[in-house]
Amino acid sequence: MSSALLKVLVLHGPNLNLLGKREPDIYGQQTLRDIESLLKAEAAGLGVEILSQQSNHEGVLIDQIQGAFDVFDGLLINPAAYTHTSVAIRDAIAAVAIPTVEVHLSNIHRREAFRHHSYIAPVAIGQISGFGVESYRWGLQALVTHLRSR
Ligand code: CA2
Repeated sequence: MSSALLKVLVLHGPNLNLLGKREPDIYGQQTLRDIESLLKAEAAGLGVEILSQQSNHEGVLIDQIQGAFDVFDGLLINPAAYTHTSVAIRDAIAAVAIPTVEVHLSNIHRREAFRHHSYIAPVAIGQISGFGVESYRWGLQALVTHLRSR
């Protein structure tokens, strides 16, 4: 944590490994690998280090969040469907108290009512939703700006 180079953990929740392979009308053509490359390039430009992980399992995501304590300065997360269900992921983020930005490819507020509520939003600095892969890019920019302004 004391090193000058900020470290950001990027977490992708369930089914995001299917990006670019299914439902391109909702989630776009780009694959998770494409998003990770874009974020790596953005991170290099911003002068920060990132590590990206995807899991389909709530407990694995919680372990990764817990493991980020004292290791990462910020968390960029697309919790996917766990956004709308997971008190446990919210509690993990609150417990480690790592500044967090929540991102979504689609605009969750324009979709089904069950997607309108996020358990994560109250423990995040902010949420960026609806801009496809740009949500991730801008989410990383917003997180780094926040971390540098502290
Ligand atoms: O818009 C987003 O980024 C979401 O987090 C995506 C989640 C959804 O449950 C949230 O409400 C909004 C779903 C991720 C599933 O990703 C897929 C990708 C390709 C094909 C099928 C699913």
